[in-house]
Amino acid sequence: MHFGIVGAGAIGCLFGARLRLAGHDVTLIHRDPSIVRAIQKNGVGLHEIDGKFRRIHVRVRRGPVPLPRIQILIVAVKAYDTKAVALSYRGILSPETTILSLQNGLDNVETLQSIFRNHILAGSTTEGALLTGPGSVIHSGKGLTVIGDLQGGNSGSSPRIKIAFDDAGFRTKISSNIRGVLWTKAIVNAAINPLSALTRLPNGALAKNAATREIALRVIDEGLLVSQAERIRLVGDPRKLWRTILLSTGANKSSMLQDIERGKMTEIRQLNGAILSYGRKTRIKTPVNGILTKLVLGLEESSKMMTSRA
Ligand code: KPL
Repeated sequence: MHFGIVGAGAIGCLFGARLRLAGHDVTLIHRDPSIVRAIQKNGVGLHEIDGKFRRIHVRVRRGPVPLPRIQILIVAVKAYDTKAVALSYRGILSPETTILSLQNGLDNVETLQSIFRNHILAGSTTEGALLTGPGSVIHSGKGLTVIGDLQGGNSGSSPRIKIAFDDAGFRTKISSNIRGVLWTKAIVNAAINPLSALTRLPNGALAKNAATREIALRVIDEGLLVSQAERIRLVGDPRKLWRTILLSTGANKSSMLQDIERGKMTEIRQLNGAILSYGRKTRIKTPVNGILTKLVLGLEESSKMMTSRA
């Protein structure tokens, strides 16, 4: 299959490199020319889970760029960039291309649906990926990738994408309740990412920290109430998943901690911030998600100041 991947960050590089290794045609697309140049020159440097290092040459283009031959466009940009990226591809994407969002947070797919008429799939992955430099990624934990249609059907390209992902070494399922999967993952991310960003603890250490576990469970409880009010059928128990994901990605730093360390914007607005706004809409109180949102917004500011000074 021919995959385009918008966003050559940790997940984009990991999926791009492994899909290429499995024999697929892959084009990585990124807007930052220095990252594009680095990948053009060195390929993607992939540190595998078993410790092996490989350099994989993947086609890379500076975006936005017309992509006439691409069958599946994986959107792997940060959730706060979904709208801007989607608008920049409107009119230059073939109507035949299926779009698959493989992002954290709520509302990405709804944003894509409001901009494109293409077939759109939602996806969620718990693969651990740690970006160590432009095009350099550590596969830091095995996870599960789930894809599906918001309408619930098992239609279009999902079965072929599942086979391609499985071949690339990513255990993949197709769900008829992908909205439930996305909400469950968002609640779990809301109970991991801000706590790891604030404490700077990698995932494995966070699982063992009793003080922050108490806060994580409060975040999850609030998320559960809001999801019930929104009539979302969650998939699995977020409390159990929280622990399982932290342990299976123990060596990973959450994506929010990686963003803070680089002085970048985080996905706090699309995670805890989204639970907070759905809570307001459904009149459910979410004070812990509210406090974490405000703390991480403050942290974003200080980390930006510190990295620009360095
Ligand atoms: O999704 C993640 C993230 O960091 O955003 C997990 C699965 C928690 C891996 O760190």
